[in-house]
Amino acid sequence: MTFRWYGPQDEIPLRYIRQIPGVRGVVSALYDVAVGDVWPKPRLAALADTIDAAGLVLSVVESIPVHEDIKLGRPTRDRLIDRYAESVRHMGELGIPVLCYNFMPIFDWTRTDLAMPQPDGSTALSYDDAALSRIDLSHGTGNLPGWATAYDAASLQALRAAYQDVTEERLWEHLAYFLERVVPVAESAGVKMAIHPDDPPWPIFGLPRIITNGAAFDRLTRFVDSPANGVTFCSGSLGANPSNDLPAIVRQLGGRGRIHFAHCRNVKVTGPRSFTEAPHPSALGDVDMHAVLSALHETGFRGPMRPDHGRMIWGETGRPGYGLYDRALGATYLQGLWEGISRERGS
Ligand SMILES: [Mn+2]
Repeated sequence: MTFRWYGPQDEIPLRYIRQIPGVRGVVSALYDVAVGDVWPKPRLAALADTIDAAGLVLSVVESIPVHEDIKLGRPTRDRLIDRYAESVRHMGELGIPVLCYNFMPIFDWTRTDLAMPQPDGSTALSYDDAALSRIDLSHGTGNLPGWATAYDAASLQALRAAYQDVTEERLWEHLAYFLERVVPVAESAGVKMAIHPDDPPWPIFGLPRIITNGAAFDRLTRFVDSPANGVTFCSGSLGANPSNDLPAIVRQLGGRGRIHFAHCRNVKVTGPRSFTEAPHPSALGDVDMHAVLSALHETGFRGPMRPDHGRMIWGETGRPGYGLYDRALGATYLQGLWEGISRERGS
C-alpha cells in the first residue's frame, strides 16, 4: 500500500504517513523541475533518501510531466524526449521501479468544484460537464478550480490554438512516437511505464482525450509490445464513465501483466458526464471495489496501490483531494478488502 506525498512542501509529514497501518510505499515527484528539463539524479536520490529515512520507500514516481511539444508533435520533441528518457534512466539507476505519467493535452485532472459539501458534512471533489462549459478561459485559467495560476490568457490561447489541428488520431501518433523512443530505455533501465487514464475520461474544452477506456489501454500497450509499457489502473477516473466495465478492464490488461500501479477510489455518478468523488467503500459509490480488487488479485497484481483522492473530513484543510484522514481510511479499507480476498482465495 502506498500514499502520495508532495515532497517537503507537503503539509502532511512523512512521519504521519508512516503511521498509517500497512503503508510502506510513497508516491512522489520532483515538483520544482521545469517541464522538459532532465530530473537531476542527485535530486531524485535526495528525495528517495528523505523517504527512506522516514522508514518508507519511494516506490512510484508520479509523474514526470510530458511536455506539450511532445503531445503536439512539434520538431522540438526529439530533444525533449531524449531528456525524458534521461530522467527515466536516472529512476532506474536509483532502483525506483514504476513511473506513472499521463498524456492529456494542456489540462491534467480537472474538476468543477474542489469542495462540494456532502450530506455528512465533509467536502469532496466533483465534476459537472455543464458547469465546465460555463467556465470562461478567455483570461487564462483563473476561473478553473485548481488551475488558477497555471496559464495566463496569451499562453493558454496560443496553446489551445496549437491543438486545433491535433485530432484524436494525431494525438495517438504523437503518443506512439513518444513510446517508441522512451519504452526501450525504460525496459533496459528496469522501469515500468504506467500511463494514467485521462480524468475525466472524455474531451474537455474541445481538446482531444484518448486514454479513456479499456480499448485505449489495449491499443497503447500494443504500440510497443514490452512489459515496460503498461498502465495505471485508476478506478476513479475510468469509473466516471458508467460504460467502463472496471473488472473486465483489469482482467484484460492485468491478464497480460500490464497493470503496474493501481489507484483505487470511488465515484458517485450524478448524471451524464457528472460525478462526485465518494468515500472508498463499494456501498458508498458506483465502483464495486470488491470486484475491482478481486480482479486485480486474480490476475496476479502485486504492485503498488494507493487510495488516490480522499474527501476532506474532520475539519481538515489542505490540498484538495490530498488530505490525510480520508485517504488513510481508504488505505485501511483497501487492505481489509485485500486481506479478505487473499484469504478466500488461499493466497
Ligand atoms: Mn488516479
